[in-house]
Amino acid sequence: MGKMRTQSAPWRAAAVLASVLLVGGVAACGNSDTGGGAKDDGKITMGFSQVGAESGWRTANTTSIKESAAAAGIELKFDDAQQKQENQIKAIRNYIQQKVDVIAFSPVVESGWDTVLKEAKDADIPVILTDRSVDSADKSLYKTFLGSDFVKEGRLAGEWLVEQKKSATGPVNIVELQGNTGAAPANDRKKGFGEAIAVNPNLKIIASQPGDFTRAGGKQVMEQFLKANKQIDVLFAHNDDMGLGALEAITAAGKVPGKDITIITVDAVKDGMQALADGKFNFIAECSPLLGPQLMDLAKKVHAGEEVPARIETEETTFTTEQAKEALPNRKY
Ligand code: GYE
Repeated sequence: MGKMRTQSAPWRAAAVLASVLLVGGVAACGNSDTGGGAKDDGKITMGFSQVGAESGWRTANTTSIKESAAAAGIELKFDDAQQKQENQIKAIRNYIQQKVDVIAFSPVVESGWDTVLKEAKDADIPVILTDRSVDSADKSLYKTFLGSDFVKEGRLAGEWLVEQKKSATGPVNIVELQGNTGAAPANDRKKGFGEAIAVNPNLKIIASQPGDFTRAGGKQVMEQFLKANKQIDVLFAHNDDMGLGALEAITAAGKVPGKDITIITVDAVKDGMQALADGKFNFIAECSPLLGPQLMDLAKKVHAGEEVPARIETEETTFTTEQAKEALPNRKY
């Protein structure tokens, strides 16, 4: 500062002009770095590929994403892949062609994404994984993964069961309704649950099949389980919807859900929480679908070239019947 005061007026003017040019130059650089976006109207365009509309969780997740995009002033291009990986790949390729600023998606299965993710990277379009992850070895193919710890959800479900059945003297027969084959939440919830119940050899999974995260799938597979197995003590369903479908099969088979068969699920959407409050379900490990606000925040950051954490975990809890009764009046989804 001292030096500046000794400068003559023309020199000061030149210095000011130089700094204006410098700032202008930096700003121009910043503007051109829009992550592959063609338009430069300052508005962020996000291409989002959703898994489908298979469950109450998914519907709540879609609503959260659409509402948060509108609130954040982000232009959202949305595609429902109807639970098909090929549809997701097609949607992502479309977004690349349209030169969106950010691509976000919830991968229906874990494997098989490297090629299309590489295409997005080559086009300089940042990708954010939300809800479910991919098994790609090259972590530079996406910026971050925002979602739940599915292994933990399975483990919490299993630990609750271990506690409930700690004084069981004979075998406890468990059937498991898995999510869609190859999906991260199906693989991980199975793993976490299996590891947790392994401490008690009385706890045995006697049947385990995919019910695709849908009510119809849950009902149909539970009917088969009930036909094939005389004694079923516990049902672990990887989401509420399959558990709700299974209720119909259990009732039709003349059994009382929540009493004759202990039912544990994951998600804690409203209908699941109602079943838990009514004593038809016995325990739910929560999985929050409200990922929209954090996703939009991340999109703004990666678009601005800011560093973001490689993994952002959703905060969750668990519910018993008593806790469900308390939480239900304020449950938004
Ligand atoms: O648990 C299930 C949905 O990926 C976490 O997908 C999500 C799962 C959720 O269909 O209900």
